[in-house]
Order: sequence, then structure tokens, then C-alpha cells
Amino acid sequence: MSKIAYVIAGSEATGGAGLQADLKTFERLGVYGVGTITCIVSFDPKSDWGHRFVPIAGPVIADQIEAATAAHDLDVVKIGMLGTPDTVETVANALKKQPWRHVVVDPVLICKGQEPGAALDTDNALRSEILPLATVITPNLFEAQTLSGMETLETIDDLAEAARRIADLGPRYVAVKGGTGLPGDEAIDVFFDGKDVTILRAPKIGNERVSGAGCVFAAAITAELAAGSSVLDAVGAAKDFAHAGIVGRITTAAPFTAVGWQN
Ligand code: PXL
Repeated sequence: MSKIAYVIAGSEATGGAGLQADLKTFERLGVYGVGTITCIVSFDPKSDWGHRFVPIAGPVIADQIEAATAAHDLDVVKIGMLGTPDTVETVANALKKQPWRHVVVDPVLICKGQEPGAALDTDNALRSEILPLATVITPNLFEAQTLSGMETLETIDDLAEAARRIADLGPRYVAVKGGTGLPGDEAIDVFFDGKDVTILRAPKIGNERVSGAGCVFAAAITAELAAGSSVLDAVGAAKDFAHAGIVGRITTAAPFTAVGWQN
């Protein structure tokens, strides 16, 4: 039987992030990918590549999840961008209909096209409805700050403390991504398994953030878990995979590079 990984996330029309990046990651890691779309993000080249954001209607998301879960025996799912409180509720209700071995949450908190008030409601809904269902969560520095309520995250100890606080919100395993945000020449992630903290390191590749790197990291964890890895092994392999995707990043006409593999 082939290994199957499932993702519930937004479409990002340039192909660098979101569902497109997730499914490419699954494919490259040798698992069969199944995807459900929650929203459509189309950057606007006429307006400084700002986010245009269109949510998919709740019943249409529920239909997709019904089709995917009825067709396949799914037990590992990644949750990417949800985008509205209504979508959060739809996805949370659907997830509760069956047991999951792992729910990997990439807590994509804000999208520039969203009106700030709505973004705050979405953050609160994610925190109260999705985090209790998560087994693994992969916040970046900004998301870790928001979810932990800590004002500054500047050191490895700060990241570890944020990871502990986020674990109190539900997820058993927390990987806080330091990315380019911590000083020094290493991209440092802090992994907390409810008891021990493990520090993961890789050389930084420049100081620019690369679009889709976070999506690919969480998707690679999901693929590795679907293939049977332990969570710590999955996170380590995902860091190597995301690193390779950043090394192979592609330039586009947009003012950011996107994770990619030049082969
Ligand atoms: O990289 C975060 C992200 C996730 N999902 C979608 C996005 C983005 C960033 O643009 O558009 C759909």
C-alpha cells in the first residue's frame, strides 16, 4: 500500500507556497499527496504583489474533506492557511469526524490581503479550535510570539520558553523556527516534545526570507510522518529538505524568491 499524506491549505497562485508547495513536497518525498483547498491567494502584480485573498465557502471545503477521507484511509494531515474564522470552524468540525495519528499545523496567522480585524478573529479561532487538535505545530518567530504571548524572542532560551507555552495550548510537539530572525549565521529551530528540548541547526543561506519555506518544512514533516518516521526524525529530515529547497530557490518577477529544486 502506498503511503498517503493529506493537506488542507490555501492555493498560492505563483506556485511557491501553499498547497502547490505542499503537494510538490509530498511527491518529492515519495508519498501520494491528497489536497483540499481552503482559500485562493493570487498576488497582485499591479499592486506591489499584495495578497488578493478569496475564501472557499465552508460547505465546499467540507465536501472536499468528505471526498478525500472517504476515498482514502488517511491518518496524517497538514493544516496550512485557513484564512477565516468560518473556515477554521469548518475544518475543526471535519477533523473531529475521524481519529488522526498526526495533525501537523503550520499556524499561518496573517495574510496581507486580509482586513486586520478579521485576521485577529481567525487567530483566535485557530488557537481555540485547531490547536487542541494538533499533535505537531511549526510556528515561525512571529507566530510563536503571537501564540506564546511573549514580547520578544531573541535567544534559543526564548524559543524554548515559547515552545513550552505553545505546548500548553494543545500540540504535543512544537518546532519553533528561528529562520533568519535570530542573530548569527545559523538558522536555528527549537523542538520541544513535551519534556525535552532539541536544537536543530543549519547554515543560513542569505538573510532574505524565502516564500514557501515554512509550508515546505511542515509538509515534509507530514510526509515523513505518513511514511512512518518518529516526530523528531521527521522534523530533522524536514529541516534538511527545506534547506535544500532554499538552496535551490527560484527567482521570479515578484520581489521575493520562492523555494524550489533546480533539477
Ligand atoms: O507561506 C505562507 C502561505 C501559506 N499559504 C498560502 C499563502 C502563503 C503566503 O503567501 O499564500 C496560501
